[in-house]
Amino acid sequence: MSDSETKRISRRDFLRLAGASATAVAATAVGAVTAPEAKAAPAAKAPKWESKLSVCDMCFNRCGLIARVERGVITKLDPNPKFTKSRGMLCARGNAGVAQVYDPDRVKTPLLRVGKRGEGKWKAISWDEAIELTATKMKDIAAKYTRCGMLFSAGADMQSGFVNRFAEAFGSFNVTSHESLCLLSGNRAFLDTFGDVPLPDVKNSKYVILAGANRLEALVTPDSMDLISIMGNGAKVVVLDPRYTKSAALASEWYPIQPGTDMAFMLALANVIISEKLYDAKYMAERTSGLDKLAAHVADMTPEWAEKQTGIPAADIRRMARELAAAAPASMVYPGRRTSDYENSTQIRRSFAIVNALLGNYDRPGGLVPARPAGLKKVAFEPPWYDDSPPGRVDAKSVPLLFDDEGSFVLTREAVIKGAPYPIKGWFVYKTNPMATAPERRKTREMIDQLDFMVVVDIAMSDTAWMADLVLPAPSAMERQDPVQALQSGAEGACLVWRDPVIPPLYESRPVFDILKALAGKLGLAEFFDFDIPAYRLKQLAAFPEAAEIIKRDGVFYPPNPPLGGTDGAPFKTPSQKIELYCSRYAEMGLDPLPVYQPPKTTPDAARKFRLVVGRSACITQGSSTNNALLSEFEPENMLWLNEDAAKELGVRQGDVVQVESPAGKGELKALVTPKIRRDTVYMLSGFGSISGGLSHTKGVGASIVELMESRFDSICGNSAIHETFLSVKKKGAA
Ligand SMILES: Nc1nc2c(c(=O)[nH]1)N[C@H]1C(S)=C(S)[C@@H](COP(=O)(O)OP(=O)(O)OC[C@H]3O[C@@H](n4cnc5c(=O)[nH]c(N)nc54)[C@H](O)[C@@H]3O)O[C@H]1N2
Ligand SMILES: Nc1nc2c(c(=O)[nH]1)N[C@H]1C(S)=C(S)[C@@H](COP(=O)(O)OP(=O)(O)OC[C@H]3O[C@@H](n4cnc5c(=O)[nH]c(N)nc54)[C@H](O)[C@@H]3O)O[C@H]1N2
Ligand code: SF4
Ligand SMILES: [Mo]
Repeated sequence: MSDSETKRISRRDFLRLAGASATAVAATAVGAVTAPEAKAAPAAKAPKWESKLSVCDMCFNRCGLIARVERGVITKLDPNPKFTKSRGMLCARGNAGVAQVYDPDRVKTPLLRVGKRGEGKWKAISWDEAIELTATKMKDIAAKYTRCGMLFSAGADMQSGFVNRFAEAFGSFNVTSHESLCLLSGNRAFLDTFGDVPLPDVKNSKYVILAGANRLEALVTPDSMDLISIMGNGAKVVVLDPRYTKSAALASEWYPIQPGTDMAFMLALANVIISEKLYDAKYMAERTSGLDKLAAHVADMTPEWAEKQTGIPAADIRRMARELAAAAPASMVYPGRRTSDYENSTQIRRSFAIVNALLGNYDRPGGLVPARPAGLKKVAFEPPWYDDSPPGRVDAKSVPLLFDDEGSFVLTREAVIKGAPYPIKGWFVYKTNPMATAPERRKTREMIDQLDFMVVVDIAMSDTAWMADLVLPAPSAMERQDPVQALQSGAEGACLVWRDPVIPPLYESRPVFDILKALAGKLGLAEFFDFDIPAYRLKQLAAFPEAAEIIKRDGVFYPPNPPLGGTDGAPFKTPSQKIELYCSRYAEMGLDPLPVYQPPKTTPDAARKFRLVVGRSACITQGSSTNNALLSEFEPENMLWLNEDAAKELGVRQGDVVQVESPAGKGELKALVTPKIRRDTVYMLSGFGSISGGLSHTKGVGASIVELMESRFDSICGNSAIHETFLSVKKKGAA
């Protein structure tokens, strides 16, 4: 394909070219597995056959499940039909949860590093020694560098809140999570426009634009299943993606947009909706502020202008604007989830929010709905005051609108490397794997080299655990008791779930709650952990005395869900109390109050001409489940998606090994020569090229994408920006 041809390929042509099979992902099921280490389970007195309710932990969606337990061994996981958020689905990864429980690669005992950092020499120690050592190191660091000298990082988990509680009680402001590598720029944008972060009601929508969201592979419940349902019921789904994803394959229309130009598309939609007065004038006057300023701002941003930026034909943009408006308010620009894309991602997502505002779809079926009431009580406490604390987080003030409780991982890492504004010398890591999910792996290593002590609580010897001083074995979700969590499910309302163990903890694993409680005891902080999880859950559920019994019986509790439209007439939580098309707060801060389009950066080096983009496989979660024995059968290695014309030019054939290089690092992997990607873009799956000797399926297999990614960040909130890297590609051995 020539460059001009890649700009728009009709879906039919594409299917013919690619012979693509449009496989829906939700139905992929892995059969029952036999536990490879069944011996590890206490089978002797266990009943022959039991069914137990739990919640999947293979990703953050937390689909309700029923575990089949045979003589103490989990043999199969099935969806819980009472858990309607997942629409009766347990995906491929959920099914493969059994292989995570019985993974021979699990960390089985506390392990103390005895060789050089990253050398992989470990000594098994007892839990008493491990707790004593961690407490002593934390005390030393607090004494030498203040309590903020400890950094705490926790990933998506029902117990992660306990890590935050511990950090607060211990006295450190420095807490990060996966969120600043994921969705904070999107949250920032919607918060600063609507005053909250609304959820898409896909199920009732008639028209959905999916831009930079591959919902049929990157599963988000219930959105992924609802998209499939509405596609079958005549709704229109338009996908903008430089790759021909599974979502593109099933969509009504697909446009291989020039990466980084989505804002131009959105502003052109706004141009048409405003210039043709396709909005509800009364609604706009009563509920939004800044329409005049927006109208002036987008006056020249015609579909013809946007075509030059995006490669999407002007006539299609104009038509889509009219179709969206005709279907409004049951139409939407899907807000997306992982918005860690570009340095101006907050502004890009502001343009998404603005189009939604013009559709008047807030709190309307088929539009964006405010988070539904969950009624879960916070178990509050009064954190102690420490006089010697620095004034704030180590990354404070590095960007104008940091989320205080999350910060920015990449900016925190920068501060640790520099030792400024103050030193951080200890790191407590729970269930997150920045060595595989934070851009520019060598910088994460550099950060770790500054530390006096690093402890990682993980189920596996992740790349991050591999770099630690101490690794503590965690039980899988099937072995844990977890507090209550509220899950949002669009218009249908929130639901509440918890976990009770399906089987007892394997090996010597211990939940992070127990670890933190033990540390609190050693550090004089016992009063902040003077409860157990059942007592904690009861406090959380204080508003619903009946909920505990119902969760025990059904695996889920549904709090009352008021009908949509409840916010009509109520002020929005913004300074103007309206939806801020023009963001007054940004204006006051000297930021662009309306999203100003800047063409994406081009490559500074002619040899590095391919933009690297990130994306999901339905069978893999982020950077870790690649090592799962069942899932690795579906995705045994990562390959570089390389457009067939680009490949021809480079003399690269299907399956050839290519060498890729960016300013951040290098890698080698096989080429997947395909028409399914733009000529100027390359893609590879994350989670490969691991360094940990404890990951038998992924160590050294394929290339590490985080080795290649440059560490850029969103200029407003510090979310990482992982699509800002250009690669050179050449056939291995070629000059
Ligand atoms: N199976 C599976 N499901 C998951 C996850 C998982 O790891 N595996 N992770 C979960 C999590 S934590 C998240 S945050 C979500 C993430 O889900 P999504 O937000 O959908 O993110 P991705 O799939 O990473 O990327 C979306 C798509 O954006 C495209 N893209 C890249 N650059 C551009 C651009 O400039 N413009 C446009 N329009 N498109 C672009 C990429 O090619 C990619 O296909 O998925 C969740 N669900
Ligand atoms: N290259 C690249 N980087 C990315 C992304 C990408 O697609 N590609 N996506 C971004 C997004 S959207 C997100 S949300 C983040 C996610 O980033 P991370 O939070 O790092 O997510 P995972 O890679 O899933 O890592 C989870 C870790 O938890 C461990 N684990 C699993 N189960 C358990 C358990 O029960 N207990 C304990 N203690 N540990 C457990 C796993 O072994 C793994 O080490 O990554 C971001 N960064
Ligand atoms: S989407 Fe899949 S992996 Fe995620 S919680 Fe649901 S079943 Fe588990
Ligand atoms: Mo994410």
